[in-house]
Order: sequence, then C-alpha cells, then structure tokens
Amino acid sequence: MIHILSDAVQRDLFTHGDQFSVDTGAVSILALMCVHISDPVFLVEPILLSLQRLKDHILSAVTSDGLIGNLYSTGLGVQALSVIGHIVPEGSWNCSLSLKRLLDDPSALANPQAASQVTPSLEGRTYLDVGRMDCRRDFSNLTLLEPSEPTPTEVEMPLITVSYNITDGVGGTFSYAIPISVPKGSSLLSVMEKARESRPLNFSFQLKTSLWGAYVTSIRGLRSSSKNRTYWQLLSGDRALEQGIEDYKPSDGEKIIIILSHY
Ligand code: B12
Repeated sequence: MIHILSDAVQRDLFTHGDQFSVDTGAVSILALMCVHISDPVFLVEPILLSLQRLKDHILSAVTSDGLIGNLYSTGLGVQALSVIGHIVPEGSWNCSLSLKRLLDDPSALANPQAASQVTPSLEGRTYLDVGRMDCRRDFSNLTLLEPSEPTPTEVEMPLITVSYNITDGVGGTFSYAIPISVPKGSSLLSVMEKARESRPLNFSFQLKTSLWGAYVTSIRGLRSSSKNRTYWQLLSGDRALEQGIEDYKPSDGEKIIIILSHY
C-alpha cells in the first residue's frame, strides 16, 4: 500500500479537475503518518519522501487569507499540516488564520461531510486521534434546541434568469441551452428541475445521493462512468464550481454549463 501511495505522490497523480487535490494530499499525509507512528522504521524512506512532496504541494496551495486549496479542503489541510508540524518550516503557514477563515464562513459547515472534515481541526484534533479515543467514557452533554416554528415567507424573492447549458464534451453528441427564471437564492438543482419541466426530453437528469449532497450521474440519458473516468462537470462560464448542485446558488445572468468531461 505504501509503495502504491508513494508512487502516486511522486508521479503527481492527485488531481481534482485540473488542479492538485489538497483533500487527497491531506488524507494521504494522515495515512502515511498513521503508518509511520505505528512503526517508525517501516519503509521510512518512501514515507518521508512522500511526506515532503505532499507538504510542498499543500503549502503552495495556502492563500494569504488562510485557505488551503478552497474552503472545503481547508479542514483536511489543517489536519495534515498539524500532524507534520515538525517538517513545516516556521512562518510558512499560520494555523490560527486558517481556523479563523473556517469559522468566518458558515458554508464551511454547510453539509454533513463538510462538517465532519472541519470539526476535528476546530477541536485541535485530527483523524489520527480516533484510534486513541475511548468513546465509552463519553457522556451526552449536548443541549438540544427546541426546533423553532417555521416562519412563513412573507417576501417573494425577485426572479433571476440563468442561462442553463448541457453538453456532451466527450462524444460531442449534443449541446443544448435554455434560459431559466427562478427566485433569487434558488439552488442550481432548482434550475435543472425547471429546465426538465419545460423540456423533459432534452433536460432530463439523474442523481445519486452522497454525504456531500446530490451528485449528477446522468444528463439526457448519458451516464458518467468511473470505468471511462468521465464525470458531469459543473461550470460557471469557464470556472469550475466549488459546490454541488444542491448547495450552489446561481446569480442573475450567470451562464451555467454542465459538461461531460474526463478526470
Ligand atoms: C475524487 C473526487 C471527485 C471525483 C469523484 C469520482 C471518482 N470516482 O473518484 C470527481 C473528479 C469525478 C469529482 C467531481 C466533482 N467534485 Co469532487 N471530490 C473528490 C474528492 C477529492 C475525494 C472524494 C472521495 O473519493 N472520497 C472517499 C470515498 C470513499 O467516499 P465517497 O463518499 O464514496 O466519495 C464519493 C463522493 O465524494 C462523490 N463526490 C465527489 N465529488 C463530489 C462532489 C459533490 C458535490 C457530491 C455531491 C459528491 C461528490 O464521489 C466520490 C466517489 O464516488 C473530494 C474531496 C473531499 N474532501 O471529500 C472532492 C469534493 C467532494 N468534490 C468537490 C466538487 C466541488 C466536485 C464537483 C462539483 C466539481 C465540479 N465543478 O464539477 C464534481 C461533482 C459534479 C457532479 N457530477 O455532481 C468538492 C465538494 C465541495 C462541496 N461543498 O460540495 C470536494 C470536497 C473537493 C473540494 N475541496 O472542493 N470529485
């Protein structure tokens, strides 16, 4: 396993879209450190070489406001840099700034998976602590809030118009566009549903649920395939979205493209 992982690290295979995947790099650091801590002499050279290379990639993804990659990889990035603190040069990363950035933006905890990756770092812990925890000694100290009565929505949101485009970017078999009007604040999923309602043949789609929310598996009957390494990529103009269709809220005049691409 270490050889497969270190080979992938040396060949820079950790990508998401066209960028280095901080998330994958961070989880690999945690896995390598887990092995290293349990047996410090086992395959020490490939482990240390991989840790150095991943550390360099992750540090180069740190932004001036504390993000490591993007908002959704920062929690894993904090965990990874914390467990290899001994090889992170002083002054190259400010942990408090990254934690502040996570606390300042509520969408860092917007869905269960995002929350599960961020919460350990806010507690000063990492996934490596899981093995040392004794959950039987935990006691329930959560104060559950009474759910408040839903307030009726009095203000009608103004309508926005989004240009919704779907394209088979692999086989080139189709490309369709439609302007869709939805209330401001609607999700991309609502835009897709409205397009399907008005032109069911062209704009049908299928989803799979995951802890990150709904994942697009098929558009107009064309399925993405892990065998062929294709996926339905979400774009705003030429920029890849950093959220899925349930969390992302398009703005007025925005051009959304869902295109079958290779990864
Ligand atoms: C690998 C990966 C992918 C692969 C998944 C396919 C594969 N066979 O490997 C590919 C490249 C296809 C991919 C696509 C996308 N991804 Co991605 N992906 C990851 C990554 C790095 C690891 C996921 C994983 O393997 N987990 C381990 C396995 C065991 O758990 P799992 O639950 O079975 O994993 C599945 C889901 O995570 C799902 N998945 C992957 N990405 C996404 C994104 C969304 C929104 C959803 C609902 C599900 C989903 O595919 C995984 C494999 O089946 C995560 C990083 C992370 N922190 O989790 C980002 C991550 C989940 N992806 C992300 C994003 C934004 C996307 C895209 C929306 C990008 C885009 N602009 O198109 C698309 C999804 C579009 C769609 N069709 O709905 C974000 C989600 C952030 C958020 N707030 O929702 C993450 C956190 C990366 C990041 N830091 O920005 N992804």
